[in-house]
Amino acid sequence: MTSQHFIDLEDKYGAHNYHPLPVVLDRGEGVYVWDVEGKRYFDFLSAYSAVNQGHCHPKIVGALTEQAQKLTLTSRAFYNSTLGEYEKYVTEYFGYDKVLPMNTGAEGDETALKLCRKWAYKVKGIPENQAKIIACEGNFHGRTITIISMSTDPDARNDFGPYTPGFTIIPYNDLEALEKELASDPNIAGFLVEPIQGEAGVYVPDEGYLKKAYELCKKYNVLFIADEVQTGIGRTGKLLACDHEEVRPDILILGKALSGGVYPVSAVLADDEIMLTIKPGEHGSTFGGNPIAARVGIAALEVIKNEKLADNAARLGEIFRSEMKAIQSDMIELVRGKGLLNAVVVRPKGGKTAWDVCLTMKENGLIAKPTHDHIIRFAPPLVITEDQLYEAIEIIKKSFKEFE
Ligand code: IF1
Repeated sequence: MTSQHFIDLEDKYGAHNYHPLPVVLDRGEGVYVWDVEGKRYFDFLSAYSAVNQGHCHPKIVGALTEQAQKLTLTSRAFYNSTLGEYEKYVTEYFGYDKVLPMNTGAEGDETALKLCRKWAYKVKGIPENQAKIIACEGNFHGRTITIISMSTDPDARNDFGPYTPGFTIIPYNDLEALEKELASDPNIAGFLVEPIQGEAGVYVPDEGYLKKAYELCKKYNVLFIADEVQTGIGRTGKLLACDHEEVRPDILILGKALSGGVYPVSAVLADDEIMLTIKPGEHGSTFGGNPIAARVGIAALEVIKNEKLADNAARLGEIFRSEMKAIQSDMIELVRGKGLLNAVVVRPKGGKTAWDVCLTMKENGLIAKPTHDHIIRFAPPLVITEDQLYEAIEIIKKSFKEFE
């Protein structure tokens, strides 16, 4: 079967809610994926930072298959012999009293919003149904109706109304706007923020922004909620992107790499004062915290620690950005990022765009995806070695040269 066969199948039978790069992947190992014709590529998307531990990491896949043959799902109507152990592991790993397990990033964000509102009514004392949550322009937190109610991206939002009320939008990376909003309304319960905005094009805020935003939240008794679904778990060169500024979020949302891309696993972490405001029957999920997710989650986090993947991301990220900045191409407008979460802003040339660059890189053996037409995200699995990185950089250089 050729690639075209599989592309045609998806086109005919699948909803048209994506526009993928025309490559059909069949197999993956570490930093590499292979298409159905057997051609090998460097994966520089890592499933949007879910595959930080590399494709099909044997330790994580081993945990999955072992548990799959023993017990897969009990629901939370009963206890099981894996969840508690996972909860202990993950709370100690990130330093929180409690965890609430979910499956997808969007569910994690929804859970955080619900927790924040509960806390607002039960602890802060905000009058019923008056709680407000601040989010940022250019945010991406998922695809549910409530989450897209906060979105400022017309594609994500338009024609999906009516929207969920209770959100205020301020510019990202703008402390003045944040303080103005916090001071203007006693009913503000939380501030939801991505430490680096992913979908916006790997937009890194000014140094000190997170720290000062956190302090402002403390000043006004507002919860600082960090969406680290994409930035967390080693990607930016620390365990969490908030660690770069020694900020400990009141509510922490994790997803993606929490399973190494092996299984949908997300989690919300908080201390008792917040987490225990939700009582039995008030929130949950059929699959959240299931035995496979629990085993996979522990294995995925062990790999991050044992293989020192955050350190590798920090070191190789520096090399990557300096090599990108050294490329002589008038198509490269800007290089930015942290650790191995990077973006190159592309200036169109002779009708050629970031999409064309990605097609050329694909031909040359490296896959990455453009965002917003003019930005290419470069985020390889964190298991990439220095030699592999230099090999990949040569492919990127060669590809840009083809447009000279
Ligand atoms: C798609 C973007 C990345 C996220 C943050 C929550 C979620 C995401 C910070 C929701 C998800 C995704 C989803 C994916 C594309 C991708 C993406 F370009 F859309 F913005 F990574 F940059 N918080 N990000 O980045 O997690 O419910 O999907 O598990 O195809 O929509 P989810």
